[in-house]
Amino acid sequence: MSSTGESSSSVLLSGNEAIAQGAREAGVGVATGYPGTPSTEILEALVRSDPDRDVYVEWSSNEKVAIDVALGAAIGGTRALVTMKHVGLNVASDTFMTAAYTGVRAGLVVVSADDPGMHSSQNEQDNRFVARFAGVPLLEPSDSAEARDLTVAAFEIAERFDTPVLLRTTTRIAHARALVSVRPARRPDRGGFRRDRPKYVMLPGFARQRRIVLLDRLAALAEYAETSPLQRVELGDLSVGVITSSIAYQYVREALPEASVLKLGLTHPLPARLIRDFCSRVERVLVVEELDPYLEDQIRALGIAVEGKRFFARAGELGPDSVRAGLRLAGAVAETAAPAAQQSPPTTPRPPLLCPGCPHVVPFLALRQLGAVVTGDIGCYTLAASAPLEAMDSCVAMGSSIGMAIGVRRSGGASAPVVAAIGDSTFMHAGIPALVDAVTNGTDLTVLILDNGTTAMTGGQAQPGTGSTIRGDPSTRIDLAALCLALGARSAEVVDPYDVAATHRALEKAVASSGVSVVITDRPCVEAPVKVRDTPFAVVAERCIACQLCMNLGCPSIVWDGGLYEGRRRVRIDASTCTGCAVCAQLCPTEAMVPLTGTAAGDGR
Ligand SMILES: Cc1ncc(C[n+]2csc(CCOP(=O)(O)OP(=O)(O)O)c2C)c(N)n1
Repeated sequence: MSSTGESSSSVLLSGNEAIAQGAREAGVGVATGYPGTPSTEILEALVRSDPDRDVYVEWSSNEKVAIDVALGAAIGGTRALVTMKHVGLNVASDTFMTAAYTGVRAGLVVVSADDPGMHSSQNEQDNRFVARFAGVPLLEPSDSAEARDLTVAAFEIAERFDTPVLLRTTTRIAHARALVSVRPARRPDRGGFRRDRPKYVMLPGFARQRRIVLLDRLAALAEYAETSPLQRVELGDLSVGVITSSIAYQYVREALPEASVLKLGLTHPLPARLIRDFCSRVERVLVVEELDPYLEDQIRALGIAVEGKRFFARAGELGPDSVRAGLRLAGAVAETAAPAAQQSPPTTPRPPLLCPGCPHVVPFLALRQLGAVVTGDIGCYTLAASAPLEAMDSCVAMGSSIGMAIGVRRSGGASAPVVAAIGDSTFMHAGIPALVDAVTNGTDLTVLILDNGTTAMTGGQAQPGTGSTIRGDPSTRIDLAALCLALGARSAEVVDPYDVAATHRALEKAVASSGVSVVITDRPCVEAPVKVRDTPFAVVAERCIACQLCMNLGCPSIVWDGGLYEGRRRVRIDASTCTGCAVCAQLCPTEAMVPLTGTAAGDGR
C-alpha cells in the first residue's frame, strides 16, 4: 500500500498539514476528530486537499465518538484517521484501550497532539505513556517531513500488525512549517466489512483470547522496532551519545552537531537491543526528552546507566536554549562553546481578553450580581474567571461544570445559588449526560448554556448547534432548548445576551426555581462564521461622569483616554474595534454611549 514510485514535489507544510497530506497519500477513507489545539488544522487541511470528496470527514461531537466512527470505518475495511488534542485521548481512551484488543483490519491511526508548556490546555499530560498503557505502537515525528512520512508508515504498521497506531505530535511539530516531499493523494480502498465476532465482540471469553493476541503482537512489534527504518543511529563523536525523539532531537542536533545520536521515531515498544548496542559504543549516554522521563526510566530499567532529567526540566517545553543549558550542566557542551545568548526584544505580557461584542460577557455580569457559585467549563467563556468579570469558580475538564455543580449543591457547602456555565460545543461534547444526572437524581440546579453557534475557542469549527458540517454543507441544527426539555429540565429559556435586563431576569428566575432550570444565551460569536460589525458606538464626552461602570465589561474597545471628570478618568470607545453590540450603552447611567452615526444599529446577526 505504499506510494513509492510516484513523482514527488516539495512544499512548505505545517506538521498538521503534513499529517493530512500523509493520510491522503496513504489513501485514508474516513477522517474524524474533535477540535483541540494543537490538532485542529489536520482535518481542516484534509478537507481542503479533497475537493472531490473522496474522503468522508467529520467533526464528531466528542473524541469518543470520533474514535468509534474511525474504528468502525477501519473494521469496515477503509483506512481511518482520528485526530484530537492530548486531553481528547482521555475522552477517547475507553475505546482506544479496547481497540488494541480488537485490532483494526484496515489501518487506524490515532493522532494525539500534546501541548508541552500548556499554550492552550488545562494540563500537560505526556501521552507517550498512554501508548504503553494501551499496548499500541507509538510514532513520534520530529518535523513536518517526518509528520508526513510517519503518517504513511503508521497506516502500514497498523495493517501489518493489525493494531491502532498512536501518532504523537507536540505544539512545535504541529504548527511549525518545513519543506515536505509530497506525492499525489491515493483514492481510498474500500475493503468491505468482514464479520469476525471473536475479534470484534469483546465479551470476556473473546477478550481473554484477544489479550493474548495483544501481548504476542507487542512482542512482534518490539522485534520490528529493532530494525525499523524509523529508528536512526547517527554516529559521530563517541564521548557522548544522546538518545532522543520528537522535537528534542532538533534541539540536540543544534547544540551538539558532532555528537552520536540515537533518534527514535518508533518509541513504543522500545528497541532494547538497538539501545544497548548504541550505549555500548559511546562513553556516556544522555537522554533528552520533553516532559516526563518516559525513555529514561525504561532505558534505566534495561540496566543501562543513563542520565537525563537531572539536567532537563520535567515541566514545560524544552527549547534550543534550555537543551543547550542542560547539556552544559551535564558537561556535554563546553562553557566556551555556547554562542552569545541572543537577546529577544522584551515583550509586554498581555492577558487574554474576550473580544469586543463577545456575547459571553453579560450573563457573567448577571451571575456576579446574583452572587452565584459558578462551576465553569472550557471555552472562550472561561475568561470570565479573570478580571474584571471574576465570575467563574472552577474549570477542570470539558463537561465538568454540570457534574461539579451537582456536587457543590450536594455538599451542602454553598448557600448561594449554584450555576453551571457551559458553552454549546462543550454541552454537546460532554454536558448532556450530566444534565440527565441532575434531572434523574432530582437536583435543583441552574445550567447556563452559552450558545454562540460555533466552537469559538479553537477557531470556529462546526458543531451540532451550527447547522453545517466541516465541509460547510447544511445539516440538522440541534435545538438546545428542545433537547434540554426532552431530557427533563423544568424550563429552558432562550435569551439574547445583548439584552442586559432580560438576561439578568432570566437567570434570576432560573436560580429561584426548583428542579433543573436552563438558560440559553443565543447570539452568534462575533468572529465566526463571519465577523459581526455593526454601527460602532462613541462616548459623548460631556455626558460621561467617569463612573467607570462600563469598565466592568472588560470590553477591549472601551479605553481610558477620554479625559478627566472631577479628577477621574472618563472613557472613550475605539470605533475601529467596536462591534456595536450596545451592551455598554445599556449599563451607562447617563446615556453617554451612542451609535457613532446617530443611526440605529441592526441586531448584529
Ligand atoms: C477533551 C478536550 N477536547 C477538546 C478541547 C479543546 N477545546 C477547549 S474548549 C473547546 C470548545 C469550546 O466551544 P464552546 O463550548 O462552544 O465555547 P466557545 O469557545 O465557543 O465559547 C474545545 C474544543 C479540550 N480542552 N478538551
